[in-house]
Amino acid sequence: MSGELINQIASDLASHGLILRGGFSFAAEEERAAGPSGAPARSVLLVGNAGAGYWRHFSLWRETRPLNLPNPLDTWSRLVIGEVADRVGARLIMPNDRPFAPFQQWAIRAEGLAPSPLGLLMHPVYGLWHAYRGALLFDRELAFPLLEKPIHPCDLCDGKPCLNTCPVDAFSPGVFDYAGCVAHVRGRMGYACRNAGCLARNACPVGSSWRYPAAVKAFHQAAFAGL
Ligand code: B12
Repeated sequence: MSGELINQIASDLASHGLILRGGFSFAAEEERAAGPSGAPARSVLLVGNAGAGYWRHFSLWRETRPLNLPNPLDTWSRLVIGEVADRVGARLIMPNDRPFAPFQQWAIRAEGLAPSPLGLLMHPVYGLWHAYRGALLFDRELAFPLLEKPIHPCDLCDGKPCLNTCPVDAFSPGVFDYAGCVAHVRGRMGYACRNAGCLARNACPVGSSWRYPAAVKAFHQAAFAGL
């Protein structure tokens, strides 16, 4: 039954250009978010994107909404993933809902990923060109296939170009200089970062065929820098 449910969810999400990233069942003793009943959830499925497959669906929807709609991508994601959640009796939480749910830690467990030197999780196929759009929480355990730990491409990367490209050196081990980055992206010299996307992320050689198109990168940079 879990397999059927998971396939159904994956196919519903695919019709919006989104993908089911993976999931896991929580251990009985760990602290965790509430499921649909209000009791601690028993399992979680992560929803996201790899590359910008969602962009066409999102853009068509956006044309039907006011131009100044705040947080349009979050609004669209909540709408389409919410419909899927309702259909399968799950509780939806979003990456930007407060208090922040530990999406990256969940992704490490669900997909076996590891952080890149930029802090973003590295995926062996998609590289840095993926993100999470929601999580479906269930009151029951679901059966997941055994996860084989994927390779971590950053371990094999010579020279780590991601660490040598940022014009304001915003990345050092374990630290991201958020203020320095945003000031540059917003400023007179930040044209390339605003329009072509984060230069450090662009420098990563992994998953280049999943790279977001320029318009998508510019959209995310504008949201990130509050432009
Ligand atoms: C607040 C936030 C930010 C803040 C601060 C981030 C920070 N590092 O503190 C700011 C505004 C700086 C930011 C920037 C960006 N963010 Co952000 N952010 C978030 C958000 C909403 C909450 C993070 C959080 O506090 N979580 C709560 C804690 C409890 O959860 P967590 O899973 O434990 O997360 C922490 C650990 O993973 C830890 N961590 C980092 N490295 C490692 C390594 C190990 C080994 C471990 C165990 C943990 C760890 O850092 C996280 C924050 O503390 C998350 C979504 C979410 N709910 O997680 C997105 C999220 C992390 N961001 C994301 C992205 C894409 C970005 C940007 C690229 C924005 C953009 N333009 O698109 C930039 C990248 C900048 C950078 N290099 O970090 C993605 C990352 C996807 C991925 N591939 O991993 C997320 C998951 C959102 C999403 N929709 O997918 N972000």
